[in-house]
Amino acid sequence: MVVPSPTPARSVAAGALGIPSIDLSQRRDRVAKLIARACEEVGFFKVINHGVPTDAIARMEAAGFDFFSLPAHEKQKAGPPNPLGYGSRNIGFNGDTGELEYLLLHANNPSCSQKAKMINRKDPLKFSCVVNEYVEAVRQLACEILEMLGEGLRLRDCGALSRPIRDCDSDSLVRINHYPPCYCTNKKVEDELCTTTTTTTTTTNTVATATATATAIAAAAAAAAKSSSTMVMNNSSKHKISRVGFGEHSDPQIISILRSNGVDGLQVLQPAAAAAGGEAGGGGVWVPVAFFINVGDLLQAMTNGRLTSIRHRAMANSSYKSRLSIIFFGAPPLHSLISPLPEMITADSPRRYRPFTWAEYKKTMYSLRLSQDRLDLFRTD
Ligand code: GA4
Repeated sequence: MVVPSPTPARSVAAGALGIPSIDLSQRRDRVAKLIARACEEVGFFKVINHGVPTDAIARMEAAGFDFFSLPAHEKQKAGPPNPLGYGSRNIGFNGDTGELEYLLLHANNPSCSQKAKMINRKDPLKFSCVVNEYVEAVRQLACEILEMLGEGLRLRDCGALSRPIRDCDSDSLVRINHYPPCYCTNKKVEDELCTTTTTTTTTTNTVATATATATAIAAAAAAAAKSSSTMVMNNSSKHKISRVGFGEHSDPQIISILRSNGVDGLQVLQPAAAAAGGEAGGGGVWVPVAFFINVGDLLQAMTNGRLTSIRHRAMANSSYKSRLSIIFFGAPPLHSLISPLPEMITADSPRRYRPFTWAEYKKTMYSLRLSQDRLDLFRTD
C-alpha cells in the first residue's frame, strides 16, 4: 500500500515547530514526564546534557569524514549495501534514491564482515574501536531514555522497552550519512527543484530538516572542510539548491538517536574544561550538545499506537559544507516477539497490532518502498 502524498504544507523552520528540548540533568521524575509527553505529542525531541562524551562524538565524526573523503573506487569496496555496507544514492532494494552516500553497520560488531574491513583498510581495528565506543555510549543513552519513558508512561515493567536493545543479540544498527555540498549552475533547474521541495514538505517532515541543525564539533568540521568527496556536484556553481537527501519515511526500529553536524545548529556554552575539542568562545567553549530522538515503528506497536513513529526526511545539503549525520537505530534481537504491552490494551484502546517478530517486520520492510507504511500491515482492525 502506497501512502498518499501528504497534504502540501510550507517548509517551517525547526524552531518555529517547537520541537521539545529536554535537559536530562533535571530531576528524573520530571525528565520522565517530559519524555513521555514529547513521545506522545510529537514523537520527536532533542536532548541536552545527555552524557555522551564529546570526544567520542568527535572521533566518530572524524572517522566518518575520513572514510567519505576516500576515492570512489576505494569506498565501493565496502559496498554494495545488501543491506549493510557502503551505499551511494541507492536506498534499500526497491528503487529509492537520495542525494547522499552512507555506511550502514551492525551496532554490535561494526567490522565483523569482510566489507566492513574495507572501511579503514590501514587500521580496521581503530575504526571498529571508534564505532564501538560511540555506539555503547549512545546505546546507553537510548536505554536510559526508554527506561524513563517507561516510568513516564507508568509501565509496570519499566525495563520492557529498553531490554531488547540491551540484549547482546540486539539487531541495532548505526548509519553514517554523508550529504555532500550540492550546487546548481542553472537557476531554472534550481527553482524547479526548490518548488518541488517546498510543496511536498509536511510539518512533521520538517523535523528531519531540523536534525540538520545541530552544529559541528570543531575537529569534525575541520575534517569536513578537508573532505574532497567525489559526490560534490559542481564546485564552480553559484546557486545553492535544496533537494531530498533521504526521502520521507518512519524508522522501523524501537528508537533512533541522531546527531548531525548541520550548519546552523544549537550550541550551549560550557566551561572550558568540560569540553575538549570544542570551539573557543570568550570565557568558555561552545560545544554542540543536542541529540535528536525519534520514536520508531516498534515503539508505536509496543505502546498500541499511544506513541507515534514520526515520518521524517532529510534534505540534501544546500551549504558549502559537507553534512554528516550519525544515527543509532535501537532494535531488538531478530526473533523477539513484538506485541502491545498488556497495560496499553484497554477497553477504550483495544489491541491495534497483532504480535510479530522483528525478523518478520524486517522482511516486510525490505519488500516495500521507503515511504510505505509498513506498520499498517500488522494492524488487527
Ligand atoms: C529507514 C531507517 C534506516 O535508515 C534503515 C533504512 C533501510 C535501508 O536504508 O536499508 C530501509 C528504510 C530504513 C526503511 C524501508 C527499507 C529499508 C530502506 C528501505 C527502502 C537502515 C532501516 O532500518 O529502515
